[in-house]
Amino acid sequence: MEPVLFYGVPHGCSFGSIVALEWLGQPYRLGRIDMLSKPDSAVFAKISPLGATPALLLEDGEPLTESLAIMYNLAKRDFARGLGFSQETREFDRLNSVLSFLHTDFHSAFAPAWHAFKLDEGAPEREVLRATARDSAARCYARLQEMVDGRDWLVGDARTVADAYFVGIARWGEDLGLFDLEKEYPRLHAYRQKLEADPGVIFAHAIEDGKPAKTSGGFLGHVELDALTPRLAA
Ligand SMILES: N[C@@H](CCC(=O)N[C@@H](CS)C(=O)NCC(=O)O)C(=O)O
Repeated sequence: MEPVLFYGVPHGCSFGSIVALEWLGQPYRLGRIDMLSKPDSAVFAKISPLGATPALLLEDGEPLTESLAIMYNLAKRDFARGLGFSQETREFDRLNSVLSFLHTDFHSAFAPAWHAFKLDEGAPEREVLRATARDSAARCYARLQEMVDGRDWLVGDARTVADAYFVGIARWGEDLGLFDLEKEYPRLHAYRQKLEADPGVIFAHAIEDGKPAKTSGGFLGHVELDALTPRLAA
């Protein structure tokens, strides 16, 4: 059976994995996880021991966690699609560098603000956490704006999994009310707008929002966790 990607709502970093699956164009299914009311499910605990999304259930029943591992797994399924590169190449090093930056610096920068988001409005530490996130994320937005200057894509000459991962994280600055990207980082904002117009990105938004979603890839529908029990490797 085709792979199943578990994505998290609201607005998880798993967004990028949905986009990458659409760009890959091969058959896949999705499983929806509400991250605010995590499922009490032995099946999901087996698929994602830390309860995080994304998690990809592979064809043979083995789960693969961690965005970067999932991105590389998807990219290597068809290098002709140009979503990634084989490991001996210089392009692979560049992609690895950008993805690592997006994950360890950019994604992590927002962690204090997500923590603040879950606290009560009046919690005293809220503003300190938000300011900490803003400081770190500002450095990353500035760096990303430099990276896309004069370039069509983050890595190489075509869209890659780095662009897919980027577009899922870059929205957090506005989601959390920390930045006005159009005003503060206009060139990066324009780059993001270009990605937002992509059919795979539009599809991923519709999926997250629970709206009718038109696949331009190989989406075959959602699966329920319990239906996967027979498929999990022993
Ligand atoms: N290291 C993991 C982190 C994934 C992650 O932070 N996922 C968040 C959503 S963006 C999540 O599932 N949070 C809920 C939780 O961990 O309880 C990865 O890169 O895949």
